Amino acid sequence: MLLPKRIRTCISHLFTTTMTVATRSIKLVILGESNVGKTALVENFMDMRRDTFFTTTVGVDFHNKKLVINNETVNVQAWDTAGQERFSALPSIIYKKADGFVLVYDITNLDSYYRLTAWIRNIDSFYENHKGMPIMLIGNKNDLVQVRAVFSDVAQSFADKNNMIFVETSAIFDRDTVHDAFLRIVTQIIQRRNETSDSASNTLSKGEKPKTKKYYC
Ligand SMILES: Nc1nc2c(ncn2[C@@H]2O[C@H](COP(=O)(O)OP(=O)(O)OP(=O)(O)O)[C@@H](O)[C@H]2O)c(=O)[nH]1
Ligand SMILES: [Mg+2]
Repeated sequence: MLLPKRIRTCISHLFTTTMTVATRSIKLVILGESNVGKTALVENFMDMRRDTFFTTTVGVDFHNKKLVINNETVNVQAWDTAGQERFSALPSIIYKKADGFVLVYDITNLDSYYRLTAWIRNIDSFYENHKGMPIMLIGNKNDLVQVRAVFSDVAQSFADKNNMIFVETSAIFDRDTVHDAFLRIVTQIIQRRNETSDSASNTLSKGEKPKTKKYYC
């Protein structure tokens, strides 16, 4: 049975609309001293099999992963930076237009923890007081608890003071915690984006009339 033309047009319109919904893209920057396990974390999250040893990152590596969050496809672009370059040497393009940051230290290396303040200062130079910027602090290598140098409660209160999510994990041995952690920061980024766009669309400048959109089939 042939449907009336109006209904056929309507169905085709709805189909086209659904097909053109854009995938959101998220830029997540991974920062921290050399050797703390940034690449190992990203590769775990990306489900990349790496049976050989890790080589130090030079400059920055990019990896993409699609996630479905609340029925929406999100493309997460992870910028895996080189710790060796040190904070002053990383080009500003790495920080610009970031949606969130993952700060990594090694729980067996006190110096990598102390240097976090310098990394935060660097984020602050692009995003004033990192206000509202989603940041996650990862204490990595917690499979090596017998040689722990940074206590969890100390790192937790540092994270609380700086409004950061805090997670301890092992990039090599704990796939679930690594995946949950990345999902948490991505979800926070999406929530923040939704809130920002909601408040922007709810704010009318003086004399501005509310815009209404009508959709017809
Ligand atoms: N035991 C243990 N070793 C780890 C863990 N994560 C990383 N490593 C090891 O730590 C070393 C450095 O890991 P990378 O991921 O290359 O460190 P990175 O932070 O990317 O270092 P740069 O690229 O130089 O900045 C490698 O030998 C890894 O195998 C972990 O969770 N536990
Ligand atoms: Mg690396």
